[in-house]
Amino acid sequence: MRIVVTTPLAPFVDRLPLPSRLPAAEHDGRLTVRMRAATHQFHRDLPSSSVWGFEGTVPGPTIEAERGQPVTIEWRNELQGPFPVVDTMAPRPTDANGVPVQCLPGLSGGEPNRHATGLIGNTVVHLHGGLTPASYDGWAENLFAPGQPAVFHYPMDQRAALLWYHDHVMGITKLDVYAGLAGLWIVRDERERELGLPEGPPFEVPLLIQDRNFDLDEEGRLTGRLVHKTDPEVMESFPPFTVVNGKVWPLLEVRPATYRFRVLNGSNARTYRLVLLRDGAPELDRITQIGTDHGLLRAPVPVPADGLVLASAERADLLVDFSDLAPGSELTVLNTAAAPFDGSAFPAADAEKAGDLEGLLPYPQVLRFRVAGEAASPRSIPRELATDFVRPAAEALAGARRRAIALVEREMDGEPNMLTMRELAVAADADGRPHVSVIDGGETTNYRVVAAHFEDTTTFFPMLGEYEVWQLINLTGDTHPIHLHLDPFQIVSRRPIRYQIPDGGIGERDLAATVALERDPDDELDHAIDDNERGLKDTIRVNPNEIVEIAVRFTTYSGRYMYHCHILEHEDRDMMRPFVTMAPELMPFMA
Ligand SMILES: [Cu+2]
Repeated sequence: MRIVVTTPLAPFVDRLPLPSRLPAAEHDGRLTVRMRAATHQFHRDLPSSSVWGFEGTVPGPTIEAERGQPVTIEWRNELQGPFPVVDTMAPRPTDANGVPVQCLPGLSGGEPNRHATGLIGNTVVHLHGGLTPASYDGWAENLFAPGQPAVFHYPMDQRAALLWYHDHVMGITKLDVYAGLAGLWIVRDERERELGLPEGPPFEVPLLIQDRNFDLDEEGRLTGRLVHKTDPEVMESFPPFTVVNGKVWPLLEVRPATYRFRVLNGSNARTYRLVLLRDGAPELDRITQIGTDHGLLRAPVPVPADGLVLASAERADLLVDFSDLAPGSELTVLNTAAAPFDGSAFPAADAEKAGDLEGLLPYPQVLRFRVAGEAASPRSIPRELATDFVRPAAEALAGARRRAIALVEREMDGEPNMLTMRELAVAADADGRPHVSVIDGGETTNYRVVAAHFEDTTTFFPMLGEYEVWQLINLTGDTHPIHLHLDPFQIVSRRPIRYQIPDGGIGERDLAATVALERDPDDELDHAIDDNERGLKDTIRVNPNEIVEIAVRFTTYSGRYMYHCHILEHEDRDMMRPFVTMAPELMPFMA
């Protein structure tokens, strides 16, 4: 039986809002940004929502910085309760009609989480993608209560890229970001100007994509109250309404010209696979991707044939050509990724049929473009983009320190599952304790878990200036976007694995598993590296049945940083670990 839910909101009636711009250079590099409780209207037909936002807006202002020109920000916490979001876990995963409750507005019988109601606005700001000294990186436990000042210094000694700033408080990042505490941050540099890329309005347009849900009143009408809802089977929140720059399913009028879209997935958990359609048919060849998380790729690439995949916190810098289109032409962006995302393919040609209640995707709509106005002079796309990075040479990686991390989901009785990053160390001998055996051809390596929870002892001490290879081994059924703070990295390999975990193999801290570097016969994923992933990344998708190797070199700042899954419900449920970057001359003193 195919159940259809009709949309309670009209799509493509609100104009796409453009976040206000805050160029640091116009303020001598010194900015004050206030965090405030405010109201925001997510759709023409919705009442106002209470939010917490930077400068009281959703999204916050887009901060623009120039490479090499430091920015100092006083993050002024003026937040006050009550906390604007109702957090709830519905008692059942589906309603009386069999519709998954996450596809529906309202609390679906859930009780408001009283601990969330009691939040008073402790916060800490992280600049995602920032090459930032540890003191200003936004350590999740170093909080600022309302009224306590925080002055953070951002050197901006990094390449041009789309970054974003957001709250990062231990345990409640999912709620604070959902409440509205996020904004974009663009770093610009001379290389981009040499290439003549669009900068600023009207042809450069930021797109911050999120998903939100709202409460219902007694008559079943939508109120504006934000609802963060999970259910007994899905511990992440996958709200039904897609919001771009703070509006549900907005419309952007474009001229017949080439536009540059700076796209960020700022959702808590949802992965998008974006397809551009005209008259129901995909027109992905209008899109050229020129940049990723940390800025320009080496050369422009088409987006993947199924569409542009962006997991939480991933970014894409896109040129989209509307120049041949007559006024009145309409193009629609749809999302074809079911949730929770597991890497499964979905053909772009079927995008109009992507709606899928079981896949927690009741409305695939994202955004519509309507062509209007005068043509602009055509823009050619440079064939060479970045020249400042190469793939790390095999010799550089041959002697590199290797670190292995298993991504593990632990089933819990009567509470949401626990997700952890199990840091592994080579075990001299398998002395009968639970261990992880990794079989690569004829070679077997045994590992033991040396850290599992955020508060466990730090085991990663990378040395500044030296390449490291981190292996991310996914032993769960979902794709996890893994984010490292500080320097960017490059993907080295993505390979299929086949694994077995014996009954009871996932303990509180121990882990028993056998992992073979070979394809499982039932595995349908291609485990390919997309062309758009061959740039400088700070967030990488690790799909089920997969091991991903990344090469990272920390360059500039010593100190305590974090790496974590960027599904915020995972990060808040322990899928986060510290690492400490070390200055080499201190190593002799670290015996
Ligand atoms: Cu995760």
